[in-house]
Amino acid sequence: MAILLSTRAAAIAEWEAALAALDPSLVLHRHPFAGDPAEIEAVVMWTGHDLAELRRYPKLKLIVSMGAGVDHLLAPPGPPPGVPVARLVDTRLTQAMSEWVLLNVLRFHRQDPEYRAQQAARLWHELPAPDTARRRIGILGLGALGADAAAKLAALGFPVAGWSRRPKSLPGIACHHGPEGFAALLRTSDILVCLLPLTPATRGILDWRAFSLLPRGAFLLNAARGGHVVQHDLLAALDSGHLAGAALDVTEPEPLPADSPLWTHPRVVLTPHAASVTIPESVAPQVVENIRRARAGAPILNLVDPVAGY
Ligand code: NDP
Ligand code: OXD
Repeated sequence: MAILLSTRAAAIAEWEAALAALDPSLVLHRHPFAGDPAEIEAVVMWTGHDLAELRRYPKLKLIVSMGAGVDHLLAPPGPPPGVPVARLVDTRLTQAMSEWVLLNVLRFHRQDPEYRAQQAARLWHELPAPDTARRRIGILGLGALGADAAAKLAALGFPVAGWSRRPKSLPGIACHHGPEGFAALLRTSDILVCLLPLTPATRGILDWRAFSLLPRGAFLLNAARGGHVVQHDLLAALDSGHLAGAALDVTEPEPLPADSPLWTHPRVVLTPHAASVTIPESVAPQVVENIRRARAGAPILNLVDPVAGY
């Protein structure tokens, strides 16, 4: 029985080495696979793989996302019915995301865009001192990534609130949930951080209605998925000054087209979906363990709920 790996050519050798180092008995194949489809028992994959192709494998027992997000795996036609999907939850993935969030919260909180503009103009001018205790941070999504970023921001002294689908209690974080908690969170967010999964319920959630609920002069950080943001509405909110800035790690589509106004927008900071990159060596233990569990018919770790969409 064999495992099929499907990702960018530049990353595949690292995945092979990480999995083989943990379990040399694993038979690993690269996509596209020309052998007997009945050999494949698990597919470990990232974006760009035709999901209909997964139906070729009659003995498929497990699909593993090479990232924390699974929107690429649940989009129509979705995974073959009855095959469990696992995602990644990993300390290095979480640490890197929190670093990206802290970097960009502090960038806006400490007026870095203004100071860079002043430097370009050779202007030596002190701006009013920012007050951490009064800069309210709102985090959409209090899962593996959102909860860690929330705790780290709270430890720095920011008042932090968050929003999840189900009720939640996290020390030192004002927790909101459900559709009714959304507006309450936005109204009190000077910096809004999106760390939601992309699902039918969250696609386009950051539109003009959401932006208009934010206090004037608020900032947006999005490291979740480009599909959360209605780009036209974001540009309008930035151009009107209602939003003072945005840090975007994700866009729709990716890569961001060369003619997108986001590239040169003076209030936008871009990174190329690099906030938190999966390190195969770090996640290999959970992938190998899940392959073992799938073979044994045991419960899968970090199992995705296909109905909730994450
Ligand atoms: P989790 O599944 O651990 O957390 C998701 C959170 O979102 C949960 O708190 C969940 O609520 C909440 N949520 C989901 N749907 C809704 C909804 N309809 N209304 C309110 N809250 C909702 O995911 P992770 O924290 O691990 O990852 C989040 C996303 O970050 C990924 O899906 C991926 O898209 C993105 N990502 C981006 C990376 C990058 O480099 N840019 C890297 C890694 C991930 P509840 O707690 O009630 O379930
Ligand atoms: C992920 C990502 O979902 O890299 O892990 O976006």
